[in-house]
Amino acid sequence: MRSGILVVLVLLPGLATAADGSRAAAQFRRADADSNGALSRAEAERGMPALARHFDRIDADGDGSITPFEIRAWRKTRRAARGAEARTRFDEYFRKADADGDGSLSREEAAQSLPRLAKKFDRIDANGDGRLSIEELHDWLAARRSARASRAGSGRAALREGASAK
Ligand SMILES: [Ca+2]
Ligand SMILES: [Ca+2]
Ligand SMILES: [Ca+2]
Repeated sequence: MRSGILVVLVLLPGLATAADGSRAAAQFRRADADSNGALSRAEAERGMPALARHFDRIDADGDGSITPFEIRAWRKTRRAARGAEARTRFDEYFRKADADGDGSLSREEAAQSLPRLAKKFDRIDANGDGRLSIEELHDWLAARRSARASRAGSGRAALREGASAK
């Protein structure tokens, strides 16, 4: 019975995302003390303190209250920005590690600059040519991220990522 339900959830990421969204919506409704469909700063501070810290950024139209729409837009932007930042940082490591500048890492270059990755060299080297391209590293990091997300409980984050990536 149980696993049947799980399979349905996995096959229908849209469903899981909707369930997730309705939980956020319930929290929003509780925080919205005067039920006007938006959170004033005071309502946010009391009911959604984690969001209240970013109130001014979330309040895109600057009217002093945040709507579900503004919250969703902000979350999306922030997720994208974090992904891009991580990528840029990683690309810098890669360039530094690529001592001879040929655009890929030999086993020696990896061992020199990225010892932790070097231990997993063969797993990352998807095409088995003995060199790590930046694409191979990106793919490996992305796979690891989604594995981590599903380990961290329900796999909701991975489902969300999958849903927004299509
Ligand atoms: Ca309100
Ligand atoms: Ca607003
Ligand atoms: Ca390779």
